[in-house]
Amino acid sequence: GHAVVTLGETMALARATEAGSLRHVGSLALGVGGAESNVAIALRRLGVAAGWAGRVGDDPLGQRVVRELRAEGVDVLATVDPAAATGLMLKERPTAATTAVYYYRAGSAGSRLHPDDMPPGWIEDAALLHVTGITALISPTARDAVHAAIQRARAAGVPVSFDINYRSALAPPPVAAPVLRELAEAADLVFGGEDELELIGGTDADAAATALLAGGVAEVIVKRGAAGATARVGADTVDAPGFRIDPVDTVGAGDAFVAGYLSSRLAGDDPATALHRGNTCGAIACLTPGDWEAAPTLREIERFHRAGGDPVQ
Ligand code: KDG
Repeated sequence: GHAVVTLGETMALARATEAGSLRHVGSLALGVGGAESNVAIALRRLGVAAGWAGRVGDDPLGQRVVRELRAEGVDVLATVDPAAATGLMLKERPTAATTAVYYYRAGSAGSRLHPDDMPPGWIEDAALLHVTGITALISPTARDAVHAAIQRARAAGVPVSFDINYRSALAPPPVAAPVLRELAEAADLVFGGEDELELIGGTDADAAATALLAGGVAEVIVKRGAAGATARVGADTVDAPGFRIDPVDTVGAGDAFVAGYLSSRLAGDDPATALHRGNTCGAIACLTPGDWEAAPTLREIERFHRAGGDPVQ
C-alpha cells in the first residue's frame, strides 16, 4: 500500500513569466498545481510512497495533471469526469516580489470529487491520510469526500493529518471557520498558519492549538513561513527557526513544509527533527518558480545545509 494518501483538486496552472498585471503580460508558463498533490509530490521526493485521488476533465489539461503526477511517482487515482472541465489557476506577479492568484475552478471536474471516488482499501491500507481545507470548501460533494475519507481512516486506525489551508477566494471567514474547525477537531495532526488557527479557534493561535489538543488532537503545528514553525505535542512546545533565503515564489512552501514534517515523523523522528526538515523543505521550495517543482530530495536538503543554510535567529 501507500504510506500516505491524499485527495483534492489539482488544476492546470498558468504562471506569468514576467512581473506586471495580467492586463499586460505577454506570456504564461503552463504547469499544474494543487495543495494535496504538491504534498504528495514533495513526499515522493523524500522517498515516501504517496497516492493522490481526484477528478479531472476529459481534456488535455486533465491528461497533463495525470501525466505530471505520475511522472513524479505519485500513485494517481484519477476519475475522468466528462461533465466538466479541468480547473485552472492563473498566477500573476503584480510586482517582482509579490504573487497573486486567480481561480477558474467553479464547477470544475476537480470540484466534483465524490466519496465514491475512493475504492475500499485505498484509505484503510495507508499509513496516514492527509487532507486540506481547500477540498472541503470547493463543493458539497468534495466536502463529503473529505469527511468520508476521515471517517474511514479513523475506523481503520489510520492517522489523519489536516492542513487548514484557508483560501479566502473559496469562502468568506464566517462560512469557512466552522467547516475547517470540524475537520481540525477530527484530525490527529493539524497544520496551520497563525491566522488560520485564529480563524478556527476564535481567539489567538495559541488558544486555538490548546483547545484542539484538549479535544484529542495529538499534534498542532504552527507554520510561520520565514519565521519558522512551532509544534505543540501534548504538553510540549517545540520551536524551530526558518532559514534565510531569497524567495522567488512562496506558493507551495507550506505544502513542502508539511511533506518534510510528515516524512520525518513517519520515520520515527522527534518533533524538533521534523520541524527542522519541514522548515528546510519550505525554504528550498521558495527558490524557484512553481508550486512544487523545487520540493527537495534528501540529498538536496543535505546540500542546502552544507552550503550554509542559515537559520534565521
Ligand atoms: O498550497 C498551494 C496551493 O494553494 C496551490 O498549489 C493551488 O491548491 C491550490 C489552491 O487551491 O490554491
